[in-house]
Amino acid sequence: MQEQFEPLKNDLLLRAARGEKVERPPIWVMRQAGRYLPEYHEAKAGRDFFECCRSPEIASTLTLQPIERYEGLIDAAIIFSDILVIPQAMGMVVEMLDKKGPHFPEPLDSPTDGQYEKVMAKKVDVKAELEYVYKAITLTRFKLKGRVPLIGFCGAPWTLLCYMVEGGGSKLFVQSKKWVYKYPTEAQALLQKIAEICVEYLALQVAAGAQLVQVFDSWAGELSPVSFKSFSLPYLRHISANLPKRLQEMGLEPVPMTVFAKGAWYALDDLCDSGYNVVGLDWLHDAGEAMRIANGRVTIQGNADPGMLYGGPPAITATVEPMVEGFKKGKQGWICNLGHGVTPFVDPENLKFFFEEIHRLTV
Ligand code: 1CP
Repeated sequence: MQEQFEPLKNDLLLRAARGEKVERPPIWVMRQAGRYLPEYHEAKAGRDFFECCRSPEIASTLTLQPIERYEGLIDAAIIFSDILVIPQAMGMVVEMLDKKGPHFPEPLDSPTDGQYEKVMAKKVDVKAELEYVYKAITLTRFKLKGRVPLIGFCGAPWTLLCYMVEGGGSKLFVQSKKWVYKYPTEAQALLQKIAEICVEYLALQVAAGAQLVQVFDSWAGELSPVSFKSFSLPYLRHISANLPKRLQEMGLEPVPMTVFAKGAWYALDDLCDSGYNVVGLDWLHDAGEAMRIANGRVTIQGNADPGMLYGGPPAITATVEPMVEGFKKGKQGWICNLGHGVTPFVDPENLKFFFEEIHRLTV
């Protein structure tokens, strides 16, 4: 049963995502809750990253920080969590190392190394293993009091496979390529298993109060156009096709779905037909050209280079003016965002200026 939350006062994001006409484009940014905010470090108080994710009180506090700092300037909250909670739920150990990022002490090396078989054999109880995320979502909805909608998310199967086989972030993607080119059948079996978990996980996030969901395929750009069609797209489609069905079974209304496949500029046309309401773009796309390709099929989200935030006001203005012009050309709606997450080195005042510039240019 869904909790009773306060009615939404700002539903711009949801209307834009559903393809409705809106007064102005909604704005939020990926990684808006995070290390660039001094209040994030204060609230985290030296605690382990995943300990913060597992505490509904801390996760909801961190989720709300950008909403409070940028009150009236941003139109959505995104639950504070990480894409790597799925590999954890699948039985893998994932640590977050200070200044180094995620680390898996025992990554999947080959289909016969024992780890793979263990992961494939484990029946994952998605409700019990990730209960802390659902609790954080429900608590955050209460704390938001309807100010803005709350976004839930998960990692895409391909991106999660990369982390599970690399054991962390990567530059060369040696292991990921090995699974694609040496063990394709076993890789696809793992991708399918992850996709099924994603469906259940997102459905339970919606049951807990998530009002839109985004699937992050951060490493899509490591695939070729041909391998994208075998190792990413079918699993992204599995999620978009099955989430609405699962929600219906649970007696819940469908929610808008966003796909963000970073680096997969070659797949924009396919992504516009992949069953998602919104397609997120990284900064490699020209706004006007992307709108032409999308041609009214989906709402587009993106896509300023987060690096322009290092340049301060003049660079921000010079970036957003052509971006807004380009997105205005489209038939469909636009949700303003960066082309990837805010980095830890960004001055929060510069991000504020970015939001103000978008408001100035889109009234
Ligand atoms: O504000 C928000 O966006 C909500 C929180 C959020 C989200 C949506 C975090 C918090 N992580 C994510 C998703 C996520 N995590 C992605 C997909 C989006 C993207 O491409 O940026 C990815 C790839 C990860 C994996 C991850 N987690 C990395 C990247 C490492 C690499 O491979 O280069 C890192 C550094 C993390 C840790 C993390 N996640 C989130 C935060 C705030 C942090 C920093 C933790 C800290 O040290 O305090």
